[in-house]
Amino acid sequence: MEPRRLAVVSNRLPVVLTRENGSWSISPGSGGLVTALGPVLRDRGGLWIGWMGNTVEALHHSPLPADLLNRGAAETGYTLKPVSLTDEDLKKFYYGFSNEILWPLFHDLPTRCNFDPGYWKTYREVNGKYAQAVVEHTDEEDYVWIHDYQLIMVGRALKQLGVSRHTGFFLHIPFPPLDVFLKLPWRFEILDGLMEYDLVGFQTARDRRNFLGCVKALKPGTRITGRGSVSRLVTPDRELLVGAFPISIDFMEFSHMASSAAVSWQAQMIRHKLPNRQLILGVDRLDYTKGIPNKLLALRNALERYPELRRRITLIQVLVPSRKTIKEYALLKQEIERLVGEINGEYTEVGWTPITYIFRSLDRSQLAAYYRACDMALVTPLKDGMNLVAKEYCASSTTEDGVLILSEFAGAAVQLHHGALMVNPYDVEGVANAIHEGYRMDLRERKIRMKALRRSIRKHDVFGWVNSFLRAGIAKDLRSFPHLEFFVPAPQEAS
Ligand code: GDG
Repeated sequence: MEPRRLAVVSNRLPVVLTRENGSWSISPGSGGLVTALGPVLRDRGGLWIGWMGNTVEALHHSPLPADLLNRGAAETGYTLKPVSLTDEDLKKFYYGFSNEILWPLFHDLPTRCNFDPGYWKTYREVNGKYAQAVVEHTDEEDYVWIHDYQLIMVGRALKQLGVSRHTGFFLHIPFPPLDVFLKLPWRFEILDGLMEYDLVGFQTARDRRNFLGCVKALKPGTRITGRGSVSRLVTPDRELLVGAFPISIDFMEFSHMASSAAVSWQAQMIRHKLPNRQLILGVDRLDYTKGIPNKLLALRNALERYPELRRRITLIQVLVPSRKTIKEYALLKQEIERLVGEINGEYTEVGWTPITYIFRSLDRSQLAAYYRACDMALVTPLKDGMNLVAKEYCASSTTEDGVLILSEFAGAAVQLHHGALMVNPYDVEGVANAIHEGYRMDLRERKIRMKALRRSIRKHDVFGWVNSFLRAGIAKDLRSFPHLEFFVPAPQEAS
């Protein structure tokens, strides 16, 4: 197959539409998927299908100007095709099935699940809406790459519409082991849905193994062959490939940004304002999988058990607002802020506060400045598909002397465990010890470790990730979708 265009389908389009003083504006979105796929699609004339972040009801009162998405497309070099969702869709498909069921279950946290039977119907219907958009905007020559847990049933919906497309699916979050997956009331449907794609990609070999374990147990007629990182599954009515493709970042982009004059200056300013100490950075979306309370307890433990750290370290914790309307997330925010308050209350002295807490999204150059300014990064998720923050921190450590403290339960641990200080995020004393060890680590060891980390991330960057997926899916790589010198976006229908 010689694919004509790459069509990416994800829950959200990679842009944020905001309305201020009566007029709409468009800006780049943030988050793992956007960071990874933005540079890959840029100027290749493909398309991105997704929800634009505002429901039908919201847009009814203030409609979008017809050319707004075209303006975004002209900047990014790919076409944006919106999917319309209602308030009810959003409630049951996104907040409900995706984030109260699949998200906690796939992160091994079944007790956080709300298996409300009402969510499933809407999840399938909304996946049908995305499938409909795929039918409208692509043809059989395109390669359709569907992303993440919100859209597992799109392949099945395409089949029900009688439409044939070359499809790949990539799961950005972990895939759970059999005993956890079995708890899902729709386990057969979800497994069947995944097996509808031509290629299914996971972040790590462990996720792939977990998936194959579920297939063996729940679909006993399936033959599994192949040894390397990609297996072939043969069922009585179809064949598919299943592989592990660890996602990464645009290493050179982060490295260049971090060494630019503007970011170097901002980093110096941060250091100047927090002098005579080592800075430790935490950057997390507000989410219970990111292990933020555990991290704060570990910091408290370190300050308690290692008094020499007092006045000598500051944790800069950036917390990015997320899933604002879910009650659990609001409670988590309260818990984090209570802990920050308690720890600062206990240990602050004149001229020194142990935690600098930032609750907002930063722009990319500010984020790079924090990466560059901090002597250590503390990345301690309880479970994470990959964790790009860990990789971005290393790519931005252009002086090669940063220390990465990393959770064993991040997908990134497979690749980074040689250079990072590895921790079990549930082990408060263990994380505290790692903070102390990082603080005392001499420059020589810091450099050896960080050089190895940077080498590995440079070698396995986001372009390598896409190429390995495309090679497995269609025996092609990004060169089949060459850079365009001029990109003219397709006309946008008003929606
Ligand atoms: C999911 C999986 C997997 C963060 N703060 C700001 C900001 N960010 C960007 C970071 C990074 C991204 O958001 C976060 O990516 P993570 O990988 O850490 O986490 P998730 O958002 O949960 O992503 C995860 C990922 O998908 C990719 O497959 O690694 O396991 O859960 O890129 O830079 N960006 C900006 N301002 C911020 O304040 N601009």
